[in-house]
Amino acid sequence: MSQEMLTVLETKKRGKPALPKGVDDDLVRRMYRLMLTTRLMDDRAMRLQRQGRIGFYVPSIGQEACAVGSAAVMTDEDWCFPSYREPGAALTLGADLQAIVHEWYGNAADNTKGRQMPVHYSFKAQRFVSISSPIGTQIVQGAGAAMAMKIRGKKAFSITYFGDGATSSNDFHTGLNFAAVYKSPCIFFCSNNQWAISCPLSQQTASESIAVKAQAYGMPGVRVDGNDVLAVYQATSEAAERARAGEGPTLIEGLTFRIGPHSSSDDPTRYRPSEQLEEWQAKDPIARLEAFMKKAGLWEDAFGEPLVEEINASIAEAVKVAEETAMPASATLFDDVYADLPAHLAEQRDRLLQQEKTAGAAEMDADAAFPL
Ligand SMILES: Cc1ncc(C[n+]2csc(CCOP(=O)(O)OP(=O)(O)O)c2C)c(N)n1
Ligand SMILES: [Mg+2]
Repeated sequence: MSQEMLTVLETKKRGKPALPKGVDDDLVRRMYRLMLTTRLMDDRAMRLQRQGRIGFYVPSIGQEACAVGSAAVMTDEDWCFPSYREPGAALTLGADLQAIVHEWYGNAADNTKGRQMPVHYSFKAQRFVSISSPIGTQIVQGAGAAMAMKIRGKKAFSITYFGDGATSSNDFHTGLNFAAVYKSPCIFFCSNNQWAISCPLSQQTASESIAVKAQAYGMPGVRVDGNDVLAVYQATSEAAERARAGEGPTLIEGLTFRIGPHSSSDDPTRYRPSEQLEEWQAKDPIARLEAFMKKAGLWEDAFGEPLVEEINASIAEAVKVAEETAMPASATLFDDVYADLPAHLAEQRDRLLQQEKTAGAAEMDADAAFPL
């Protein structure tokens, strides 16, 4: 069962292809735009990193359909527990492009006040929970938050995103076991991009698939073509219906591929066969949606170059604004933990401010500090 793979985009049927339940023409166009925006943001951010203008970046090139197709199912009652490869989900939930770019810079306008690594977003209004770097930790958070919604009698669910590598974490076991036993209304979305940095899927698990692991926990496991945004939407929508109906969690495996490096610090040509990359480049999720839209009569000329130019211009403007924004004031380091700052921290803060005053800007250079 778990080995079957749900696909929608390429259909052998003649005539205008049918859309999954809940998807209309406007949503298809919106998802196209969101996937393209995610791709263009990645492209720009990687260049900014190479130019030394931001410290670090994690691209999600090739995986846009997993993030956008699944997040498009969420309403403003549902909660998102992402990994670092879901900026597409943030955009889909309505996160502001400017807020995303401020986060890359960790400046004074950044929601996380420069305390997180780039791409470790947090968007409170979108219920997009702060990204945790340690792999898998969000899985138990997502299961628990969904349980809280259930106890409060809400018909809402959480989606927790993670990679194939995270399925080897303790938290994967803890979260899935808990959620299945207590019928927590959550969706576990594994973007199986077939690599965990340099560790291939064959060394990650001896299971036939990721989806099959759901059986052991007592929940449905669904394998979906992760480069097919409509199939991802359909699988997630069915899982959401189950969650809302009190039937508990679902594990979704979106089979996809990480086209770019793991991060701006990685060189995949040192460990990954080029044939595998070429095979998956041919399955580009954005190109496949474009082909479908043409077949379905949903494509307009304005979706081509003019849309790319429009999105690139808004990214360029956001970069300009972010670069003109000051870095967070050092004293903000001491905010947000204690209602009343304890005496020993107040002393450290005062010492820092004093040191800043006497040392001058050169010795306090923030650019020198980034370790990655
Ligand atoms: C507990 C823990 N161990 C190791 C790391 C270092 N690390 C960061 S990303 C990563 C690979 C994760 O792979 P996967 O879950 O497949 O996600 P992907 O990066 O492919 O999206 C590792 C090992 C970490 N962040 N946390
Ligand atoms: Mg992976």
